[in-house]
Amino acid sequence: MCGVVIETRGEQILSIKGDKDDPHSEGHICPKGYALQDLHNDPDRLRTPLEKVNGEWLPIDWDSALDKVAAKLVDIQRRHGNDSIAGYWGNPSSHNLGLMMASGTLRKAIGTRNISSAASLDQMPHQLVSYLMFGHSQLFTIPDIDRTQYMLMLGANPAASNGSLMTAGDILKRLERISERGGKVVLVDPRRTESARYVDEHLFIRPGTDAFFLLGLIRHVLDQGLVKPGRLRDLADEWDALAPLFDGISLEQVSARCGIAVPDIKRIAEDFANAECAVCYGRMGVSTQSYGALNHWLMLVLNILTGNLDSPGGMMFTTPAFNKAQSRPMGSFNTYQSRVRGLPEFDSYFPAVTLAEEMLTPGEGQVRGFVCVAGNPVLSTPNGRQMDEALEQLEFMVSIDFYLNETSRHADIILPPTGPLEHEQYDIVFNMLAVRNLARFSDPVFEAPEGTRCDWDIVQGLTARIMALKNPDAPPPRAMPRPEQILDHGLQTGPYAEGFYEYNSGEPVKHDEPLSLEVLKRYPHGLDLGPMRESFPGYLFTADKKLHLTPPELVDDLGRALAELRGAENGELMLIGRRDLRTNNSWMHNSKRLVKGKDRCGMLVHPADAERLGLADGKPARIASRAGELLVRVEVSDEVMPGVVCLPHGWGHDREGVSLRVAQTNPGVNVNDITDDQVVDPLSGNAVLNGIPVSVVAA
Ligand SMILES: Nc1nc2c(c(=O)[nH]1)N[C@H]1C(S)=C(S)[C@@H](COP(=O)(O)OP(=O)(O)OC[C@H]3O[C@@H](n4cnc5c(=O)[nH]c(N)nc54)[C@H](O)[C@@H]3O)O[C@H]1N2
Ligand SMILES: Nc1nc2c(c(=O)[nH]1)N[C@H]1C(S)=C(S)[C@@H](COP(=O)(O)OP(=O)(O)OC[C@H]3O[C@@H](n4cnc5c(=O)[nH]c(N)nc54)[C@H](O)[C@@H]3O)O[C@H]1N2
Ligand SMILES: [Mo]
Repeated sequence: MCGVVIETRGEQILSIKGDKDDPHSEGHICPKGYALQDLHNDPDRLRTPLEKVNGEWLPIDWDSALDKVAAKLVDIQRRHGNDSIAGYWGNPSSHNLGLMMASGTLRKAIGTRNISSAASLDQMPHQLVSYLMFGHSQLFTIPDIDRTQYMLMLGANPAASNGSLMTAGDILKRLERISERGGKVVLVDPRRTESARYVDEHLFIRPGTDAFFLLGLIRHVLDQGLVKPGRLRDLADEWDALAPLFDGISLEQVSARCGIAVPDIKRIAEDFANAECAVCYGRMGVSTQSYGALNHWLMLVLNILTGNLDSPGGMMFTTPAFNKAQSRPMGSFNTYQSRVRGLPEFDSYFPAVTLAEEMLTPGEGQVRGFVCVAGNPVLSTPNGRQMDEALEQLEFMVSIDFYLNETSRHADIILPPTGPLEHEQYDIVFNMLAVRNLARFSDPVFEAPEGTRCDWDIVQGLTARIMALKNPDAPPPRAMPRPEQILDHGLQTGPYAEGFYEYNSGEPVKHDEPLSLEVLKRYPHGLDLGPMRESFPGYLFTADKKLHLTPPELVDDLGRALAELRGAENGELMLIGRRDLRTNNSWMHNSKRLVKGKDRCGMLVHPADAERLGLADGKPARIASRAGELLVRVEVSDEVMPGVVCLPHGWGHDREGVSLRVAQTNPGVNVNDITDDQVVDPLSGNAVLNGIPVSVVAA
């Protein structure tokens, strides 16, 4: 989403720079932007399909590869039913226009219930809350950081992540501007992260206890009579039912749980409620824990009670130029359950933690074939060793991926798409998640080399073949429009169809013509369509068009938290994760530029714990959970709080059969070999990747 200028000569990249003329990112770029050239030039990046024949990878032509994949999938489904094929859509699917637009039809053609995506390792609890409260699973609340005067940030590290569900060019400058205009930013995280340098105050919190902290804040806001919902009062239902839910919560109990002192809880609650405008925002750290969904509801309750939802400087919604999703109600929850563990469906997806067990558990409906699209579940889902085992014993697997990595090595056929500089791009998802309304179209930098195919063509080719096999008598389907045509149609029928205001130079300039792809292309540096706007009641998609304050599922789950609040303490060591500016989940470690320098896989441990456990800086230790154990290098640091250890994810490239020459020289360890597929947010089924009980001994 940051504008980049790529200078080329022929097939060569001469330089990559931040685009100073991009009205949003204003020249900002992160190391991954520069590393696009390594990705483009990487000799390990696959360009032709591969087939595993007697354990050996051989090139195969596109048509034979696609024919074989379709035939295999359909054959398995004929013998074992539709659900015997599983699919997984990884994170880059949301970053890729062609994949975004082609995926739905492939899913429909396969017709299985066993579909998962990276969302349930990430923000699914956020979406579930949107579904339960606004009646729409694709409505994301985005903090209006350019106008807020008080930001309470839980479990997010924008200095590493660049801002998540808060897409912004140069997020750190925007954070600093809050203090510059007299506002305040408070960060709550079990680690004093890189982001702590950019905020006014950092507080440690015990992993997995944010729900209690939020309950404390809400309790104090209610006690002090600081409730001022403003126009939300008329938009929401059940006001009278809300406050009593928080009866009988003592701040002392809350504080004992979360480790934040009572006076701090009171002060933050008062400052938040009294600020001219304020926003409580939480990300991975609060989403991927056992109270993931509850946290997102409680954060919204705090925002709502203080009048900070759908209001400038609070939590808001975007009005994306391509806005297919947000024009009608959307979503479903728990209308059916997974076969083995009975976890709920959300939006017709099962949580990713169901994948391995559905493959490994025999019986009617067992998964025997797998389609993996732009994902690396061996490194990204909990219990990676089990995932290895599950994939290895399948009857058939295909990966749509340009690397032979920890996951695709299990495939029978790999279908590699063109790289990011070889196809067009429009960020459908990330424009929806941005802190302003933005649109930008990028032409491919390079023409796709002869004999290569983009994701769109691969997925379309596969879909057409599956449909033809399943319905041999049906007339051949009409040719699908290209991604550009779908995009153009979406823009012309979207919220700017009657014209738009352009903010590229800061001040709004009115344009009466409808926004179309042709118009957008006149803004190669991107088009700023202005700040987020008030969107209620338009964005209330519930049957009664009300904001649902007390969804029964969340009220039930509150009971779970209240029971724990009053229960006994446990003194276990808790594992949390971290990201690094020079990583991108599991797959950019084959760039020397990004992985050079010191090893980034050390396990952070507090000096007091190190002493207690006999751990020495730089020395090896064994960390174990129910799922497995790892040998790690100890890094003693008071950056983490006592009782907490911290490891990054996305590493562990030493598995056999991987073809990533740079990554293999510095493989790191896969933290997901010790995260636990059996520990989930019981309400949503989302993975728990933070706050995992572990034991550590010197090795
Ligand atoms: N312990 C722990 N685990 C985590 C997390 C954590 O914080 N801690 N974070 C979680 C989160 S938030 C996420 S989003 C997931 C990500 O999990 P995944 O989506 O499963 O994994 P990625 O590492 O993003 O892998 C992306 C794969 O797509 C390929 N790829 C890249 N670009 C393209 C493309 O344009 N087309 C195609 N076809 N393939 C492409 C890459 O080669 C790579 O194999 O990991 C999750 N796992
Ligand atoms: N450089 C880089 N950027 C990325 C990615 C990457 O891999 N590398 N991945 C991208 C993706 S897919 C995503 S989803 C985003 C994620 O973006 P963020 O959520 O902003 O990034 P994380 O680093 O996962 O931050 C989570 C924070 O939660 C803290 N935490 C852990 N447990 C708890 C807890 O119980 N309570 C609280 N309050 N905090 C806790 C962790 O210490 C960590 O600092 O980043 C995106 N950007
Ligand atoms: Mo993510």
